[in-house]
Amino acid sequence: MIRRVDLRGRVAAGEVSDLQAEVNALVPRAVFDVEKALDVVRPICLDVRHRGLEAIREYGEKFDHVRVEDIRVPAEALKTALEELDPEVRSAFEESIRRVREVSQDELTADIASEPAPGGRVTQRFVPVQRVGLYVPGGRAPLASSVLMNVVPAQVAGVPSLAVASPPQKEFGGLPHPTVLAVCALLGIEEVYAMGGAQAIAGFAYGFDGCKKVNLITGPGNIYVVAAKRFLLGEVGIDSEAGPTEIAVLADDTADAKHVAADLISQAEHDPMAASVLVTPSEALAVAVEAELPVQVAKTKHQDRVTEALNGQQSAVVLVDDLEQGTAVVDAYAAEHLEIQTADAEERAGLITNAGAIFVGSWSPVSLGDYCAGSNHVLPTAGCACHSSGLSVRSFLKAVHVINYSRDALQAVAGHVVTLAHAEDLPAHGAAVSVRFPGER
Ligand code: HSO
Ligand code: ZN
Repeated sequence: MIRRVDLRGRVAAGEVSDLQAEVNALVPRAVFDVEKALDVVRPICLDVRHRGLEAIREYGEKFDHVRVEDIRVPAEALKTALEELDPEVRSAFEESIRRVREVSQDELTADIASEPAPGGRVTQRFVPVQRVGLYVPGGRAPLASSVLMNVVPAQVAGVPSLAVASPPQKEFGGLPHPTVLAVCALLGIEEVYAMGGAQAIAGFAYGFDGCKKVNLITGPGNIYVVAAKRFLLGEVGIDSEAGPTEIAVLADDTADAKHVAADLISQAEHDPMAASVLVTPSEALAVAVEAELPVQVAKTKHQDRVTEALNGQQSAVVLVDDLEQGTAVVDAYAAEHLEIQTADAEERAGLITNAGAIFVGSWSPVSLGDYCAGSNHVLPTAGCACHSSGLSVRSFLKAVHVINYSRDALQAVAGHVVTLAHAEDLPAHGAAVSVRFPGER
């Protein structure tokens, strides 16, 4: 089922950009054509901009097959959802929230003060974004855990105004999924909207009757949600674009084939376009994992999409010469999730620069990070880990430089400012300094 790519003797470690191109050609991601989706999404966004709430209702009726009059979820529905949440599920969510909150709190940084010259002070202040819209997809499985992965870091960052949107579900009378509502209630979120897709993103970006425009939109979604975020960027801020989920595993012959196979299947469970990639110098492990996959797939609930994901061109067992080459390959691949299951996992993890999150050793599977590690599961996909980070407290903070120079400090550097202003033929810039020191050159 899963295809084999033999890189032994083929890829030289060291040439980073060449290697990225080569790895992307050999193990390409599934086609996720955001540009094409933009054609569908653009008119929807513009319609929401002009017609607001009524347009959101109509697109909900068209795409979610349910017309919702009260897009704003009533407080009563949130309360009921929490009351009806299975106590075991509730306590698991509570533990997950506690861990993400603790990690987020440790991430908060004090203002950073510098004095590059005597009396010349520059302080970097971290200020929360004032209003954030969080998107929670409906889709195949309602990912209620994504609610807390977005909300908790935003709350810890001190965002004063938070709204959540999630698609209306016909079977729940046009409300978002009850577990999504329950987690919102658990987190004290009162502003929840039953809206999904591009219309929800546009609703947040432009605002509509009953919902104020937001400054930033975060959270994963399908291709239309991603396209809408791309279209509306500038009108609002966004987190990174989330495509189909990915797992890469770098393993040697100390890894347990059963564990590796289970982990590859776990992320394939999300989406037929999910990518599951094993990179190993051990032919014995490759053979064992290839044998183990069909055994476990036969027992798993969502066999169809798992099989499609594992059979896809985006999934592969990649054989490499040695761990050094393997490390270069996974680093070039820049997976959303990278597991390292080698004898030297901890040191090897230190060599990686490109990954959304790194899961070290035998006891840190990706599923742990999806729910209960304390880390965030909203992570950059499609190789974006080369330039972007996963969601965290920092995603909800802006750094503002505060400049405060004394008279003497400005006077001491005035000559340089005037010189640079003239060098750029912007003499008025220089004059704004020299006017403060009449009689001096
Ligand atoms: N693995 C997904 C997140 C998730 N898994 C939510 C289960 N629920 C993307 O990182
Ligand atoms: Zn997952």
